[in-house]
Amino acid sequence: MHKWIMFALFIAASAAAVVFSITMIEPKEGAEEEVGENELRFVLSNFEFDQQEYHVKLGETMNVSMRNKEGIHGVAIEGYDIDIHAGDSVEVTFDKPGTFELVCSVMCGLGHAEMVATLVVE
Ligand SMILES: [Cu+2]
Repeated sequence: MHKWIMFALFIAASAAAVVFSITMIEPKEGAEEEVGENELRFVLSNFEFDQQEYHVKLGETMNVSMRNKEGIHGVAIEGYDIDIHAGDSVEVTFDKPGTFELVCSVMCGLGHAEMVATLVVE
């Protein structure tokens, strides 16, 4: 009889431990990635950039990259002759001031043409 009680307690404790550990696991997906100080990262989904306007300082050298949060896209910076895709990381010195158009460079679907944002170099 005593053994059965111990067994039941053991099972209950194990179940509680499993439930506890599941709730403690942080969701990996959608977790914000750390972006370094000299990094300019565009995060794209269907069919938008994560920001409408990105700012960089004139003369600053940045590692420029992009991530696809949803769908497959690319980022072209008009006026800077840059076209990057997921996994690319290019070092760019923003030596031309102004407002530049960012466009999606991969034909990604119906909302493709609306995938625009601006980059302000100042
Ligand atoms: Cu596109």
